[in-house]
Amino acid sequence: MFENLIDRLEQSFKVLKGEGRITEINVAETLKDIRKALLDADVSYKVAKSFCDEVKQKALGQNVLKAVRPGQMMTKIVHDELALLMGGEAVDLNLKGPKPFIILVAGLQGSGKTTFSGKLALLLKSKKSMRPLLTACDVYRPAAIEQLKVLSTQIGADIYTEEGNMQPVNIAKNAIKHAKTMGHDVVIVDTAGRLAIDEQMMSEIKAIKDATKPNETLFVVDSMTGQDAVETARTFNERLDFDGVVLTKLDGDTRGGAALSIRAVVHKPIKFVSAGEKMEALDLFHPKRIADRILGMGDIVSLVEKAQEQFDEEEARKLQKKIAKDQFTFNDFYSQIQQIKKMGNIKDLAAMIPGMGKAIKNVDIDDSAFKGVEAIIMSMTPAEREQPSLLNGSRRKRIALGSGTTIVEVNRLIKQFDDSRKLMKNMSGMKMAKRK
Ligand SMILES: Nc1nc2c(ncn2[C@@H]2O[C@H](COP(=O)(O)OP(=O)(O)OP(=O)(O)O)[C@@H](O)[C@H]2O)c(=O)[nH]1
Ligand SMILES: [Mg+2]
Repeated sequence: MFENLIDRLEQSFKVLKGEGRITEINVAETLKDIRKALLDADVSYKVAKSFCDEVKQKALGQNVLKAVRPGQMMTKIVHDELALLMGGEAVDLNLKGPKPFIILVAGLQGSGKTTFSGKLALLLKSKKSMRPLLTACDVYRPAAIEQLKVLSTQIGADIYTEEGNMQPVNIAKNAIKHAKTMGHDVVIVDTAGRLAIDEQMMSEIKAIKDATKPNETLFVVDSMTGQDAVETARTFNERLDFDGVVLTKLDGDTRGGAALSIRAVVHKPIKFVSAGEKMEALDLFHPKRIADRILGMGDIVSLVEKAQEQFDEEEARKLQKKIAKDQFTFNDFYSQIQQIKKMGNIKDLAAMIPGMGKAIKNVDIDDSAFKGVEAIIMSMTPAEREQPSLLNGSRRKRIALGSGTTIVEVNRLIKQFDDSRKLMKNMSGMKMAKRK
C-alpha cells in the first residue's frame, strides 16, 4: 500500500547525499519532497506540515556523526517521526475486569464491521484461547444476520441472534446474559452501519454503548476512503468516544494516508489493521513496523543508532581524559549541560562517565536546575572558562552582574566546580590505579 510513498521518500533522502552535515539550507529541499510525498499519500495538509516542522527541528539539532551520511541520518529521523505520528507503541485490547468482556464494533456501512467481527473472534480464539460470542445487532437487513452466521460457522465460534427482535439494545443485553450462562468470556457486538453519518445510527450505537458498557468500543473504517476516513473518525469519536480504530482494506488500492494521519487527528490508537477478505487477515497495529516498511531501511536505522552510541561514548572518553589530566574547564562543563539537556536524562549521561553511575543513582535532578548555572558560565569570558583560576573577586562581581545572579551564587558554583573537579580526578585516578 505504501509503495508510492516509499519511493518518494527514498528519492528525497538522495538529495542530501554527499553533504557534510544537515543544515537549514540543504535540508529545505528534502523537507519539501517529504511534504509532497505525504500529501500525495493522502495525508492532510495540517498533519504533513507539522510532521515536517518536527523533522526539521530534530534534523537541525543533530550531532554530526562521522559514521553516517546526512541522508542516512535523515532516514532515521523520518522513520522515528513516522512511528511517533502513528502512535509510537502498539496498543492492545483492554481486556481487564469481570468477564465477559464486551467489544462493541461501530462504523459506516460497508466499512468492514461484520468481517472484522469474525476476524477478531477467530484471533481471540486462536491466539488467546478465548471463547468469543458473536452478536448480531444489525436488525435492519436480514442478510446481515445471515452473513455473521456464515462467518461464525466458518471460524467455529458461537453466535447469538434474535430473529424478529428489532431492538438492538435489547439483543446486546440478552447476548451478555447468554454469554454469562454459557461461559463465554468475550462478547463481540456487530452493529448496523449507514451510508453516511446520521442521527438515528449515532443515537442507536450510543444507546448500545451505554447499555453494555463495553471494555472496548472499536471504530471500523475503510482506509480506501482516504481523508474522508479521518473526518468520519473525528465525528464518530466526538459522539462515541471510542477506544481504538480498526483500519480495513489496506490490501486495496489505498495510499495509506488514513493510517498516517488518523492518530494525529483523533488522538486514539489504531489497534488493528485488516488486509484481505480471509478470516486470518487481521493484525495488531505496530507503528514501528509500519514505519520500517515505509522506509524499508531497518539496517540504516540501526546503523545510525550505533553511530549515536559511539559518538556518546567517544565524548565520554574524551571527557575522562581531560578529567584525569585536570584539564576539565567551564567550557566542558557547559557542553556537558547541553548534552544532558538534549538527552533529557542526566543520569543516562552521567552513567557513561566511568565511576559516576553509582554516585548519582539516587539523586534527583531536572533541567531547570541548570538555568542559573548556564547564565553564570555564559557571562564568563572564553579565557575565564578555560582557566577558572583567573576568577578573582572583581571578575566574579562582573559575572554576577552580567548573569543576573548574586556573588554568592557565583562563588558557590565555582566552589562546586572545583570540588567536583577534584572528586572526579580522584575517582578517575583510582580507576586508573586499579587498572594498572
Ligand atoms: N479487500 C478487503 N475487503 C474487505 C476487508 N474487510 C471487509 N472487506 C469486504 O468489504 C465488504 C463489506 O464488509 P462488511 O464486513 O460486510 O462491512 P460492514 O461494515 O459490516 O457493512 P454493513 O453491515 O453493510 O454496514 C465485504 O465485501 C467484505 O468482504 C479487507 O480488509 N480487505
Ligand atoms: Mg455488517
